[in-house]
Amino acid sequence: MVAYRCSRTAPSRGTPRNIRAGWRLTELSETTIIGCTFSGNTSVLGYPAIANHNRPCPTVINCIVWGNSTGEVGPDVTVLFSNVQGGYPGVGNIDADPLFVDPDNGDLRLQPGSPCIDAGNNNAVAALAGTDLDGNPRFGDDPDTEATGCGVPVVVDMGAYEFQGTPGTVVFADINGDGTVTIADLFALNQCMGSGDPGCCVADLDLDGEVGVLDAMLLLTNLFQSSPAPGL
Ligand SMILES: [Ca+2]
Ligand SMILES: [Ca+2]
Ligand SMILES: [Ca+2]
Repeated sequence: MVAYRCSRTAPSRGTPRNIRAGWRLTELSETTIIGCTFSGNTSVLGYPAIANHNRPCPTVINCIVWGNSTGEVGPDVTVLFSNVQGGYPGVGNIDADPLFVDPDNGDLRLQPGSPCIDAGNNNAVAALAGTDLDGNPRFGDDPDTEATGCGVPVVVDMGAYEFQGTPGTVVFADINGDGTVTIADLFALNQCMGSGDPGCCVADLDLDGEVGVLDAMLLLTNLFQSSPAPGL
């Protein structure tokens, strides 16, 4: 299962009725949670917002998990390019106030200056394309924010809402950012094989933490693509 651009927040934060855990992974064999925001959740059983109950390898990427009263992310979850309160191990993760617009009233959009802006990983969403939870373009560049995530030429934000700056287009596997997937991208990917250069994250298409043959195969299946996937 892939959960994309979702927002999980309790409807009445801080009240005794607010008992729902954010997401308890119990029944699905493999789960990927992409571009979601979890905030204001509580569990009477004490589960964190994202709890893994014996699932093989749930992955959380480009997400914000912040301000949940019974914890944020439990053990045995792979977390990448996400903002988790209290921190969580994983490439691209941060622990910094996401600067939600009005979390007490359920507005989990990002204020200017949020550390989540331009801090996600494009490869997690480029093949999904589409829009953010507001129906706005998923890829926007905030000219006032130095991109700290992974991607060219615009970098996706963490969370369900994209801070709307200058809209851009991202084509999956277009590693050099010229708008089309060509042999030049395959050459760039090949140069990244075995490299520890952080800039090579754009070539890790399958998000397994390294640039290898599987990434090259993914690129080849997208050869000559020049437009993003249609919106979801
Ligand atoms: Ca962005
Ligand atoms: Ca290209
Ligand atoms: Ca890879």
